[in-house]
Amino acid sequence: MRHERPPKEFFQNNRKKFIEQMEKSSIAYFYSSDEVLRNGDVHHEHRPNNNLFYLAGIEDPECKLLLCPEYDRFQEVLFIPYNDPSLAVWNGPMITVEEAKEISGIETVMYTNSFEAQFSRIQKSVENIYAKLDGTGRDHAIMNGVRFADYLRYNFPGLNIKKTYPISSELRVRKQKEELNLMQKAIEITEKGFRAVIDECKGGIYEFDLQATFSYTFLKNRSMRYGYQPIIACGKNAATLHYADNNEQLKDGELLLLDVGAEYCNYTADVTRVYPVNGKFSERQKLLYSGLLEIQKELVRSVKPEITFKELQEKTVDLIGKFLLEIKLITDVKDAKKYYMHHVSHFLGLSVHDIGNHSGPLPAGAVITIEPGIYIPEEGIGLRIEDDVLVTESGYENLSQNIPKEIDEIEKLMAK
Ligand SMILES: [Mn+2]
Repeated sequence: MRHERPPKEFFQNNRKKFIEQMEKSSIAYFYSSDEVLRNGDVHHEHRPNNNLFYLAGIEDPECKLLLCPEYDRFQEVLFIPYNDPSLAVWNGPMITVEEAKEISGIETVMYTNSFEAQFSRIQKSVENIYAKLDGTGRDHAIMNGVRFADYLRYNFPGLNIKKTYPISSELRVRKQKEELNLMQKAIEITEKGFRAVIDECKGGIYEFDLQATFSYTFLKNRSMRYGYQPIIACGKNAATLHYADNNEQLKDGELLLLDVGAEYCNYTADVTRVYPVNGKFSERQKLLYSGLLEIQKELVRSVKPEITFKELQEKTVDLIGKFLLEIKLITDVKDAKKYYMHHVSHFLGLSVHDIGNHSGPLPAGAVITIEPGIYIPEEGIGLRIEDDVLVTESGYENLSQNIPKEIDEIEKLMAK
């Protein structure tokens, strides 16, 4: 195994907590996505489903989980695809019943071809089913969800459908010690990537050369994949917020923006740094960068339980507005949004934009990003500094603070 999963007790406990929040006379249904054809007979890489991982530790495609606490024969059942021995030589070993039991701690594991027979029996005992059936249509896991929605509509129109989101987001937003260990590991791997990139960075190489350095470092350190498309953006490219072409040549004198996070055991880091290509900030770059760095550090220090995303955003707009006024980029503080147009923070975890209550007060245990930015396309400059911050009982802990962001440290490291 490339990464260490938490022990089965972690997943058992998560299921227990989910069941505690379910209404009486309910079952809950979770599933991983289908395998998706890319071209010919080649599949897209399978990314595990977050809820199925969180509740059962299962990372395989085309699996299903039913929580049925009031059913008399069993209270939870996991379905895995039938492991056809004649296909094993082509596809490699698939998850077995024994492995699924060991990973998840679920006693009852069946093959997916028996799902419908089991489901029609189990649903007789309840009025409600929790399931994720909605989606944007861009989520291919939803094909499974759409099929299941049709299946329910034609066969069991009497079942009330309830969303899993309110319960799963309430549980997943508060990170447990096992999850924080995995997130810290993802951040440590990400740090190794940033440090390797600092060593490689120079004018004349290409953005994708540095992506190769990240990829190599992440793989060597047991990360399965990036948590999102890495942004490696030199000069004016950094002022395009979701630039991900990573195709251009680095030029001496320009700034390089790196927004990259390794995923480890399905948990992701999300870190942004800005480094001067030639290892030294110009006076103008230093002025802008140090101003943003002070703002970012002040925002990190303001993280504490009960603060809201709205308050963090207002504070960011206020601080950036004052700074831009001070350096005469704007003449009215209200024009800050001309140079800063995104949100300062989001939840982080199994997804880079993780689930949680975005309008309420932040609970202790949440991990959020703090990522103010200043983008000045007319100067060919895009700046963003992003750390991953844990909300603690007493305030905050910056989980990514070891990834260099101080001017002295950056220039010293890049001078070598
Ligand atoms: Mn982010």
